Amino acid sequence: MERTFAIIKPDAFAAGHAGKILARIYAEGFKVVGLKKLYMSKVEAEGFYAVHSERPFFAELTDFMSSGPCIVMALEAEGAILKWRDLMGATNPAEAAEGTLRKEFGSSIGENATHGSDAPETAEFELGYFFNGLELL
Ligand code: DGI
Repeated sequence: MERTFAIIKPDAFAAGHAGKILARIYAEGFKVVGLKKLYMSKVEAEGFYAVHSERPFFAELTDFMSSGPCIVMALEAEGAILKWRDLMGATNPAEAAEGTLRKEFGSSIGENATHGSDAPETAEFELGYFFNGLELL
């Protein structure tokens, strides 16, 4: 079993889509081993996305991620990292396949409803950034 880190981003949470996204997560066979609602500070968002700090959209991205509450999750499944990336769809909702979460709930490349780790090392860092071991059951 593999674990990945996922976020229901502030746009999707504010629009009331968290319940529908969670229903899809369970329907697709993920086990939710950790879940909490939090309101990221700008500094916490900058630390989380440090790998993107040189990108031109970094300020916009971290402003958005600290603009309202979100839900952070640890998801477990066989091949969880790729499975969750497949369910999310392409970064840009306009390019995401039908039936993916970003197609259904995202509105722009910046406000794209969900986040998911892109590799095992990233998942390890991201899970550890928001959860301690006792919270993952
Ligand atoms: O792993 P992803 O989330 O699919 O995509 P990524 O790692 O390339 O980028 C991380 C996040 O940064 C992405 O979910 C949304 C944001 N982002 C990426 N490209 C752009 C962007 N935001 C803006 N405003 N403009 C971009 O071109």
